Amino acid sequence: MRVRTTAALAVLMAAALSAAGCSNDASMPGQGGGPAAPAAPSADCPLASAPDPGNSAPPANVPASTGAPKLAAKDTYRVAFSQNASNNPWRLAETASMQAEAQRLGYQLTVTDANNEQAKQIQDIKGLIAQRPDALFMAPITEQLGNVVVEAAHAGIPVFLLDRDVDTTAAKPGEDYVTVVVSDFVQQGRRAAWAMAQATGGNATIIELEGTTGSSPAIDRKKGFDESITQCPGMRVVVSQSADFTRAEGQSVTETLLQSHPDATAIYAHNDEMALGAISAIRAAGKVPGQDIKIVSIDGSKDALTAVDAGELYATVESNPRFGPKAFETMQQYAQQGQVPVQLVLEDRLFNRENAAQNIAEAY
Ligand code: GYE
Repeated sequence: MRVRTTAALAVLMAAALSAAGCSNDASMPGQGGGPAAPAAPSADCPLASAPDPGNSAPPANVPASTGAPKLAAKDTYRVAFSQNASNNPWRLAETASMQAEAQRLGYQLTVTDANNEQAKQIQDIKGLIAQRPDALFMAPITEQLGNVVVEAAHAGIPVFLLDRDVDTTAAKPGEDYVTVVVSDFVQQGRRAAWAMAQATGGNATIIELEGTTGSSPAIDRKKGFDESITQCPGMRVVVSQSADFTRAEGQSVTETLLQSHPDATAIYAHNDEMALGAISAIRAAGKVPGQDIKIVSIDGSKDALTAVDAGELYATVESNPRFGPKAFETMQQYAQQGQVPVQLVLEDRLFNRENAAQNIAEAY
């Protein structure tokens, strides 16, 4: 209760300060400089005066992967990574992180790129299975890749899922694959909703840009956000459409949706790239991003942090792409101990006006 009250006061004070500040204050949003300040919280929106929900508690009682193909402990390994796309900085950072860690360890790593196509990723994985790597890392494009995971398991290859999940009724955790290393996407959606409530005070007519249809981050980021905003009667998603996690589609879909929903005051994008495309579309429509339309997204890329610092993007919830160290450490642990938990959940930060600038240099 105490924390809540303090946070509410801080928000009120920040709002009062920015309202009192003169109109040429460089930190005011939408005036060509300075990150965006929170809006005054509406009384009927508890989310607008609540503290940042933060990360979820680590999942309890996660079973161990006892039934998956084993991995012999060796000095060096020949491994493979099926990447689903290379069309955004997040994907490039993930691949680079895998390559850097493999190189550091002296492991041989083969990477395939599915060009954001499910059929290609299935073919890529079949090709990798035929090469019989010691272990197979996979960033599945959608949850529908369970069958090919099972194929790898039947070939005796331990599979480690990275950054996205598959449908667990098709591929059993700890049997058909060893483990999945992921962020809590539902919680990311909840934090994005919280940030949106800060940005808008709890009154927002929202366009939602969804990620790749059928991918676990698109499904769960939608769930967390949509459920959270039901706390606030003034926050409403008026249209929700996929822009496939890309900047180009983020722009084109936003252009169309701004025409059909000229009353929109906010955009929630499931990743930064779509938000950056949306910012271009907002400008092209003669509106001011960050002022006429508040935007919140997820990932924490360099361009997004720069947009937060410029006051165009209100906040971005981190989804860390640097999987290399965790991926290989988990693989080694599996080789040595014969089992690891079937799910490993990462912790994420939230970037907003308070910390964006200082994190730009190290962002991807
Ligand atoms: O947010 C997005 C990427 O699966 C967590 O996929 C990942 C998401 C990330 O293309 O930018």
